[in-house]
Amino acid sequence: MPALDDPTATFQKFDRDGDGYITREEFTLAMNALGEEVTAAELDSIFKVSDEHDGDVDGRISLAEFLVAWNK
Ligand SMILES: [Ca+2]
Ligand SMILES: [Ca+2]
Repeated sequence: MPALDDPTATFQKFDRDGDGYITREEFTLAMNALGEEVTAAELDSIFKVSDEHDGDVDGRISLAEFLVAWNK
């Protein structure tokens, strides 16, 4: 992850449609915008680890899940 100061602001940038969740598509677009390539396997592992933190495992990353992943 890039070392940015404000994870909440970063989350809001990743969440393009502003619905409060980052989808795999949004995550990929955001990383590409940062000049990072993300493979399907990387997405799988990021979403598997992050998505389980709030127990919903809905295939999307909420702000709370994002903050946990960020602070690892
Ligand atoms: Ca979204
Ligand atoms: Ca989730």
